[in-house]
Amino acid sequence: MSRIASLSLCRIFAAALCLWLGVASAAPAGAPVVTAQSVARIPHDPAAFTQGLLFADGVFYESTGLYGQSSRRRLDPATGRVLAKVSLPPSLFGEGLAFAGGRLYQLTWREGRVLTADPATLRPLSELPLPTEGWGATVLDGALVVSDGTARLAFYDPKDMTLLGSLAVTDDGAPVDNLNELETVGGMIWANVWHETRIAVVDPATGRVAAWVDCSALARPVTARDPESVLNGIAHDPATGRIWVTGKNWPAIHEIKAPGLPLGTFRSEAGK
Ligand SMILES: [Ca+2]
Repeated sequence: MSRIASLSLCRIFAAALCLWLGVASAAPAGAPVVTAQSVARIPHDPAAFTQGLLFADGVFYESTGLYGQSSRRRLDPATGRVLAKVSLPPSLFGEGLAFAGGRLYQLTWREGRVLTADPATLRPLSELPLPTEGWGATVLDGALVVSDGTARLAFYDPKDMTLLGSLAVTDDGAPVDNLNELETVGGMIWANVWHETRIAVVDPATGRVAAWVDCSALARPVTARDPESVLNGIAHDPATGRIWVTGKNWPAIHEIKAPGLPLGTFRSEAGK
């Protein structure tokens, strides 16, 4: 038998095996999926190209992107009204936003800079280096957690951006790429995935996705009009347990509940 014929037979055998496995394992692999339900709806500036959202001190803080349109904002949590806004220089593309040590940390996309700001005035305080692209940000156990569009999360000391460690995020053993906006919820890291309508609930101890929160019912009416208006904002208030989601140019911020999240998707809030 020629080598080429042998390779062809191998390919046919492999294809048949895959087909058989596909039929044999009808149940979907990976973490369980629960459906997000909107329980309240707050207006959101549809011109805001949302890159980061968080809840602190009783208000929302938001980072918006695009060159020439990037900003950081403070929003009224009841009405969504923009209470204060500071624009970024046109050469900076705003990205993820986190709250650490009493100040805001706003990532930039490809500019290699983290901007810190006073939450009271939104005015800049300092700049720190960022060695990767900046996508999403949150804080866990005092570390600034940063996504960069890959399947890895990096943990930095917010004082000087010393790299403390990194985490490979996987679901059923496969890397979960395009991790974007982040939020710490009950000691787990919630991460929405760019151009997907679901949020990964990531166990920071293992990097495994413990569950998916499906937001497609909220996202699809917006993405049907503009495919780039993707889910990209998650905020959480540990004091009340409330969770909100929004997206780029979405007309609303939704308070959500995700009933049926399995055990193991909440760790302690301690140390947050
Ligand atoms: Ca967030």
